[in-house]
Amino acid sequence: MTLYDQFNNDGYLILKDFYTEDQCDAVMNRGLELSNSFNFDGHPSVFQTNEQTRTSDDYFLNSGNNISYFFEKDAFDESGKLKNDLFHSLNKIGHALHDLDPVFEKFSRSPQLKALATELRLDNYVIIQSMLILKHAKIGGIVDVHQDATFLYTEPNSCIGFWFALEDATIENGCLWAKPGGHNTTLRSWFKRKPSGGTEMHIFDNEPLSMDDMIPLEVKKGTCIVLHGFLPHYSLPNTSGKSRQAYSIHTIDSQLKYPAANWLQRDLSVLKGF
Ligand SMILES: O=C(O)CCC(=O)C(=O)O
Repeated sequence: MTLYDQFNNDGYLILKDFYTEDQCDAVMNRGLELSNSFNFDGHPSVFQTNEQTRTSDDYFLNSGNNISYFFEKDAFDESGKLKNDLFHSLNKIGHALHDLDPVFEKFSRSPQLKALATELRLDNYVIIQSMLILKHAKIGGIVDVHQDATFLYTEPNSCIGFWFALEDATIENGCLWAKPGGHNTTLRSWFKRKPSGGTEMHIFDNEPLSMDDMIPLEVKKGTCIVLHGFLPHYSLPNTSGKSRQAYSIHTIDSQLKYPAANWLQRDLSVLKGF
C-alpha cells in the first residue's frame, strides 16, 4: 500500500527515523533558549490550560502571529508564584515558530517533509500553525480528545497535522492515542471567534468522540506521526520522571475557504508550504 493509501485508510501514519537525534536536539535546545528569553512579568493573561479550555484573551488570540508561551495549569502556587523554574512551568510555545524562528523553520521546511508532502499529494498545502509541546516530567498535562479540524477549519476539511517526537514517547510519559480508521467520522465542533469578541465552541454534532479501541502510539525520538484533521486523538498527563517533548505543525489547503471566524487568523497570502 502506498503512504497515501495508508494515510487515507488509517487516518494517521507513523514514520520512524524521520529526523535524526541531532535534529530533534536542535529544536529542543532552541525551545529552551526561547523560554529563557521569555520575559514573564507574572501577568495572569498568559495562563492557559489545554486546547479545550483556552481563554479568549488577546495574548492567546494574537499567538497565531507570534512566539507565545503557555503555562501548565498546575504551574502556579496559591500565591500566584511559579512552583518550578520558568521552562519547567511551560506547557507549550506557539503558534508561529515555523515562520519566526530560523531553527524551527529549518525543521518545518525540510527536504524530507517536502518529499512526504508530495507523496501525500499536498500540493497546495501551507503551514498555518506550529507548537513546541513540552509535556515535562510530572507536570505535563492532559490533552483532551479532539479533532484538529476543530481548531483549523476549512471548507471542506483539509487540516493535516505533523507531530514529531523529539524524545521517546511512551504510555508512561504521555504518548498520543488514536484509533486506526477513527477519522471516518463527522467533525464534532468548531472553535471560533465570536462576533462580539472572545471565542466559543460551535457544536456541529453532539455525539461524543468515541474513545473505544484507541491505541497508544508509542514512538521513538525522531518519529513523525501524520494526523488527519478528523482523527480523534489525545494524550494523558505525564506522571513519569521522563519528559516527552514534541513539535507539531498543522497544515491546510490554501485554495480552500478559511473562514474569518477561525480563532487563528494569519495573512494566508504570505503563508508557505514545506
Ligand atoms: O502532543 C500532544 O500531547 C498532543 C498534540 C496534539 O494533539 C496535536 O498536535 O494535535
